[in-house]
Amino acid sequence: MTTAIYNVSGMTCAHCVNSVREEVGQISGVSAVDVDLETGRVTVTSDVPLDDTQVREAVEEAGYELKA
Ligand SMILES: [Cu+2]
Repeated sequence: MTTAIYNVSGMTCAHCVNSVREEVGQISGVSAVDVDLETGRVTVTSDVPLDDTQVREAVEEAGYELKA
């Protein structure tokens, strides 16, 4: 099990948090997604090593952006 932290910009409310959580949660292997709205910090727990590209695409699918 691995945990990775990403920074997402553009989230402004609980709805945004849910969108990101939902999209990132659909990545195969991901078992938990914790989103902190105030800092934009997204903590992803996965059974397999995370593919950053997949996370980036999921975040963009939700309508937000991954900060480098
Ligand atoms: Cu929102």
